[in-house]
Amino acid sequence: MRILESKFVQGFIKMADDGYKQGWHERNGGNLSYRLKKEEVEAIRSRLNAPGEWLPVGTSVPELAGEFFLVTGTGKYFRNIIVDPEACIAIIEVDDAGEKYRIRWGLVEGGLPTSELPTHLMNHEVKKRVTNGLHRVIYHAHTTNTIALTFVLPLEDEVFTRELWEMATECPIVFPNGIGVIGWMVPGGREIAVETSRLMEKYDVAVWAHHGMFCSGPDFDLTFGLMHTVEKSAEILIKVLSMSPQKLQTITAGNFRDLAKDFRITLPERFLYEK
Ligand code: 2HA
Ligand code: ZN
Repeated sequence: MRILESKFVQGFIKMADDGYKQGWHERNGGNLSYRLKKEEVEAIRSRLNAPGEWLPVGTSVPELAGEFFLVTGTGKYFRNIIVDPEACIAIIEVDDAGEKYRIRWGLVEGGLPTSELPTHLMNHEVKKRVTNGLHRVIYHAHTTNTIALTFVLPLEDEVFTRELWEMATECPIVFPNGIGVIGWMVPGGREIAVETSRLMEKYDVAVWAHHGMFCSGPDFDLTFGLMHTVEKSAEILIKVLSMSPQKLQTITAGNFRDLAKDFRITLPERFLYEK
């Protein structure tokens, strides 16, 4: 099968375009990565390019040794992915030590994988371990409303989780484990990758203050849906705060406990603090 026609490549392209249409990917903003299944690698192996040179990942991901990833390219625009995917995205292979990678397909006009490759791969490494291999997608976007909130809410996991849960009844069902937040850091390197992957031990959502959001999930629909739900909730919160600094009524801690019981989910009590 031609690589471009594979289901996982088509799903990746659609998700990138969905994100662009949401307005989350100005210029070259955002990045996306997908960890290929063994059978997907075998189905395309004969069509991969001859291995090129090994390049440093910029961090160490030993639990991803030998894995293949589909990733967006650094400097590439999400709005162009649907038009010319082979120029904008790449399949990379990680070496046996988890220290280096090489490009095996794509980026036909040259270029390198996303500048956030250390964060993507460190997140994948954590999620592969804590979900027993279930999670395969890591998505970073410049989600307008969530970014705006990082200027007015305390940068605390408990506050972001509780405030966003309150804005839509589905939220605690979609992200029952909550949301992690980190203060402003220089993007693109190992340090922010370490901090983000630490949050990914507990959460599927990590907010980078004044920058954007990372989401993790098992497939394209669930990961996009998670980002979309969090961002929509942030939009509602901004509308509410724009009308009035105080809510007249809301979903209470007691309501959340009732919801948890009926929907058979566990909502950690640390998010249900008294206000
Ligand atoms: O430009 O979003 O965080 C890509 C990015 C870097
Ligand atoms: Zn970014």
